Amino acid sequence: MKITDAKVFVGGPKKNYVTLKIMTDQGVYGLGDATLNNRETLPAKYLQDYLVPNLIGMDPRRSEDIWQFFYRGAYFRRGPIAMAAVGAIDMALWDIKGKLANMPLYQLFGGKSRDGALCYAHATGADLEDLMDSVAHYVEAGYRAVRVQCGIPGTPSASYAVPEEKGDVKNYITDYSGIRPKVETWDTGKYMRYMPGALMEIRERFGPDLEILHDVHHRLTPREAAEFAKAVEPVGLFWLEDPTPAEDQAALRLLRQHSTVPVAIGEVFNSIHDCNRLIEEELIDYIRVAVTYAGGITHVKRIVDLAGLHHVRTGFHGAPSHSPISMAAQAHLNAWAPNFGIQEYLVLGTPDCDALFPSEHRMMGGMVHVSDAPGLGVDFDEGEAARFEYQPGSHPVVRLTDGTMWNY
Ligand code: KDG
Ligand code: MG
Repeated sequence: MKITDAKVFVGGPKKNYVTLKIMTDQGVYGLGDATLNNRETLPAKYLQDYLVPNLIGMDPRRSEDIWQFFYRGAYFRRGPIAMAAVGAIDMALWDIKGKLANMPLYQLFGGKSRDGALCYAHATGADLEDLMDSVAHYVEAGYRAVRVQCGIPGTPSASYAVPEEKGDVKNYITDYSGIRPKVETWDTGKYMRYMPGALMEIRERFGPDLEILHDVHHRLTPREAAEFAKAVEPVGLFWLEDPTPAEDQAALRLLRQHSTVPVAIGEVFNSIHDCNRLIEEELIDYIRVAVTYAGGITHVKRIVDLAGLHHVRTGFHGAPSHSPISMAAQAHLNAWAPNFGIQEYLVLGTPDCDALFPSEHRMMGGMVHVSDAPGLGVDFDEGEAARFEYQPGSHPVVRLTDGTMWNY
């Protein structure tokens, strides 16, 4: 069996999804997602110029060897661009494998460990009252777990994932007005003084059963993060996410010595070498890697197995940046993983997105139910794809109140 061709598409409804389609001489094809938020043209170019020409003629069933070929063979390995490209190939090869076996992928991993996978939504508000309305909306929609972010009084502009205007639903962090970023302001002192009380008010309003998550988005130093974690302990968070910049694995030691708040990190990691120390020293409770830019199913499965040895559970990244293809790959891993924790899941389901990526994966009652179709269980409509083209966009950047650049 041979790979005969592979095509890369960039575009989608309000999103630059990077979709790889690998064709074979037996008519079976596979799909992969290489979407790297706001840098989408780079994995697409890496695929088109370097990886696809090498793929032609390879046996698609040898997914492990092909992964090693592109990872080891590149010499300059790892990094989000390369790992997103390799990850997309890997997803597509697993999709082909499942279709050849006529089985959904979770069966190839070892079968289901659960009936549905708990997921969480993003609630957001310009202020606390606005956030309460947003949480209530998701609770009414059936979610049992909600991530909460709100504006900080006295901070001059919207902070991470928070709208400027009350009532706005800010699910898209990308600003599509061009590649020059908007500037947000961050005030650590005001955040540290305000947010613990706000989180407690949410707990009091919604009661003990709602799982509440909060994302600090890499903004605190290790000492500040330890102080913040102690302050929010009475809230009973499901997790505190990215309290410190993710590249410093040692940063979490101080927090761990001072607090028992569950910690989640890893959405920017590309490889097991970014998180092995965190996992082996048991400095985290949830690992947030995504199949999209952590090398696909083959590599993420290795991270999940290492995590399982150290009581670390999964909490795969699932921001709207990922296409339904990688969300499907994660749905299969979630169904199987013995150490599954939770899945970030924003209903992507606009009619345009559903038409572009038809699938039977469903969210019901706060749980994701995996499709039983062979392979990934998601398709890609090339006719629909022709309606969209790449739109330049950017994340905001962050400055402190005195103008110093800070971590987005
Ligand atoms: O592209 C960046 C987003 O994916 C990120 O800001 C989302 O932090 C995020 C999350 O937890 O979903
Ligand atoms: Mg995050």
